[in-house]
Amino acid sequence: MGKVSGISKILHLETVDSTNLEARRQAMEGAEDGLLILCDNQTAGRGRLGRRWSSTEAAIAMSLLLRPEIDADRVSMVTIIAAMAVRDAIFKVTGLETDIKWPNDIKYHDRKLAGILSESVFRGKEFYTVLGIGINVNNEAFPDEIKEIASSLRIEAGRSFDKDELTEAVWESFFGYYGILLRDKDLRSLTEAYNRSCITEGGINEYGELIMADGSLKRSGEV
Ligand code: BTX
Repeated sequence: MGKVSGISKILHLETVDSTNLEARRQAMEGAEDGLLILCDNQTAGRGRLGRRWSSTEAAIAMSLLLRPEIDADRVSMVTIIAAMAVRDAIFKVTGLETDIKWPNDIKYHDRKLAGILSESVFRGKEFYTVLGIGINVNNEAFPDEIKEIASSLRIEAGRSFDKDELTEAVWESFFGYYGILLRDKDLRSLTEAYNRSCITEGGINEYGELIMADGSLKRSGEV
């Protein structure tokens, strides 16, 4: 994993409450851009809007600390390229062609295989972003509350996969897109590729905003 350019340091923990919270704690201590938090087992995974993310040793839970040089208003573009990277990595490692549901779900036959939670913390004009990714890899079953909506790569492909290989593939793809984002400051050259894999009606514009049926734009939230 050290080979992936863009990752400055890896902190691999056995057990952690939430890799996003750990990345935030590290950021407060002054950790650098590119710190990747990996864990074997996450005990209190977080989703958006205070929701919970169920995570076991069978799954990937990881977070990357970024201090992106883009307009703070536009930081949701990071979630967009992360979704593309997760989709690419799943395809590369498993051959499964997943769908992206704007902005942050990766689905296969309408079941959630992965989720992304990016959180930005502002201090004056400065900010950092924690990009958290959870992927259901070798899970054989899920808790009752999500068993109708969740699935894993193992369930869908009928075999298990190496978490490290998938993790590396995610970041390799991510940093390719991130370089383009930092260069262009928008997603103009990635919009078409995203929209081809996106099942949410309307698709996105060059800032990653969803184009609604009435022409209005949505930057974040649920659809
Ligand atoms: P979300 O708010 O879009 O989705 C959360 C919802 O998804 C839950 O309310 C539940 O219905 C469902 N759900 C919970 N766990 C799973 C699961 N394992 N598979 C499928 N569906 C599930 C999505 O939030 C963002 C999740 C990011 C998780 C990563 S893991 C690493 C990092 N650390 C951390 O605490 N969160 C992120």
